[in-house]
Amino acid sequence: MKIAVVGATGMVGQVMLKVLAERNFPVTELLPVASERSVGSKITFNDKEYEVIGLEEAVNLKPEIALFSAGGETSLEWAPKFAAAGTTVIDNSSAWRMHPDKKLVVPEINASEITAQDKIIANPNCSTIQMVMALAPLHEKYKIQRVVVSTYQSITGTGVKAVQQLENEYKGEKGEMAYPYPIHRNAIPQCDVFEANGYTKEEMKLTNETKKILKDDTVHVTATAIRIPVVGGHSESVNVTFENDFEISEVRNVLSKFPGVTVQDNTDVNTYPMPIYAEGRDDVFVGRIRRDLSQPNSLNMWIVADNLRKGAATNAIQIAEYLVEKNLV
Ligand code: 2RA
Repeated sequence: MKIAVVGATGMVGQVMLKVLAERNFPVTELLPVASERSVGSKITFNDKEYEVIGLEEAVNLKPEIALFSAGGETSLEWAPKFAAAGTTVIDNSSAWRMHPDKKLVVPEINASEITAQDKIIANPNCSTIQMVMALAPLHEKYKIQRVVVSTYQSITGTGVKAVQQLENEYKGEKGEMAYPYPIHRNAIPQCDVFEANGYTKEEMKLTNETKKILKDDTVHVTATAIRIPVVGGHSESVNVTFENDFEISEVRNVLSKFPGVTVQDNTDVNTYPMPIYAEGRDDVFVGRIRRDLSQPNSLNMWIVADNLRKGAATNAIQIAEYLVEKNLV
């Protein structure tokens, strides 16, 4: 299968290449695509060297699937062009996620919504993916009324410049700043830009995307997204209120049976999810599951995942695997 990776030289693009190889995705021809300034540079995939090409050249080569992680502007302009050429686009930007005609997919939850007519499929935001992976099975069993989530997000979500800033700060070196203040020894209560309602775009993604993926506008979500000096993944403290009551043992059982979720929850031996152990893995890890003693039908849990893998590259490639499995491409 001819596969384009648009944004192949970026942080998520590089992880997409790694995951495609790890999962032996049936790539017969790879088109690494990037902006004009990267055209001609070389990348390695499956021990073979490829030359990076531009978008115009790539769209004319008509790949069956194009994995996009090149920012919203590129997706808005180029995803329709690839789709018009017959390519199925799986887009990791926010450009198409809330578009009424576009599917927003976490394969374990709603891959069955995808049809052969869907030529642009949106990959949800990383912090949304890991949260809904835990919420979906619980919503089905207990009907969620409200979610209060605080995220503790890896600086890899901001991009290479932020990772470099943190590394420079560790070493006490000056360099280009992704933030106008230190990341090291800090917690920054802002992921993405602020909207008029006082929430950041990141926080509103958690609210809006969750409703769309669960197909239930009665699920109310309020979020606070924090950036912390961690590289392995995003962590989330999630409080959920259900319509129906539950047994904590049953909640653990429901979660542990859901594909792609691993329950790590034994406080007797201090076992719980942490980014340092989630890094490089594709599961969503859930722990600290406990009843909220302050209100009925409510619980707290702690959710951790590698934001570059299940939060981006792996989820997109699982969508591509579904397309192949169901002969939709
Ligand atoms: C972040 N969710 O972590 C976004 C992904 N770029 O900033």
